[in-house]
Amino acid sequence: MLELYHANHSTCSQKVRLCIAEKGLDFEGHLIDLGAKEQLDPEYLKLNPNGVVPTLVHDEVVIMDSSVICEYLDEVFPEQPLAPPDPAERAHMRKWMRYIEEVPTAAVRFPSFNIAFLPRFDGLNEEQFIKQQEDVRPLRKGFFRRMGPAGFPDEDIEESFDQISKTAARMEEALTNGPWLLGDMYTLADVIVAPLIDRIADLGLDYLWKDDCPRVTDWYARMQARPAFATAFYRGARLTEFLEIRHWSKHEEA
Ligand SMILES: N[C@@H](CCC(=O)N[C@@H](CS)C(=O)NCC(=O)O)C(=O)O
Repeated sequence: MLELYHANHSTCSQKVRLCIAEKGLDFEGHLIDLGAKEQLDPEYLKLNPNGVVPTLVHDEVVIMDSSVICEYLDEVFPEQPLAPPDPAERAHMRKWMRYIEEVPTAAVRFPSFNIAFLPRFDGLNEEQFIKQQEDVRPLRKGFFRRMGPAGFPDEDIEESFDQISKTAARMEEALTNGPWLLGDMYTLADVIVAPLIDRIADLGLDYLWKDDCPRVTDWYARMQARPAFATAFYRGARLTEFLEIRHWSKHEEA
């Protein structure tokens, strides 16, 4: 049996839900409320000492880290393969996966917190924030320290936007040989970048690629048309569906 500890709107959880749906698998879900800090509950920390979602439990096996979970699922359930059979092609896919983890996954956190998640810390002064947030987190203490109760400074947001635009440019180039990042085969590289592109669009930031990257726009439309996409992004999985988001449009910035 597959059990998934996840959060509706977490991009890392969405990566795994999309992978599970593509492979036609079922799972028993355990929703973790990140706003209520359930990911830091001592019982959950026994499963995932990093205090983050998602975590997969497959029978007795506990796996964490969304990309690792996706590769594990693809190996254990080889039907509907999401990795190329050729080792060199697989290495190419993994190169994309590392880049996606290192660059857009990290970059997307900055506008996500500033635009959507900051209200979780409303009313806390600096000292209370440090006590309630930073002290207890196994990961990313520096990230939360830098954010503080007031959010990330503009320079961090600018850097993040730059990283997002560069990711789109890299995808645009790869997609000249599309329809998917590796060409004809739809792979885990497409799966794990999809929730990030979706989050950026959900935050109203798709102007970061719209003008210069038409192939990314087409790729996103192809992605959204896949039945697995609707399964993974069920109602309530997007920030705009439950939060009032201040759209950070070009227009507002000017
Ligand atoms: N490397 C991990 C990162 C997981 C991660 O950062 N998850 C976020 C949600 S996307 C989380 O649980 N954040 C907890 C928090 O914000 O306190 C993975 O890919 O699974």
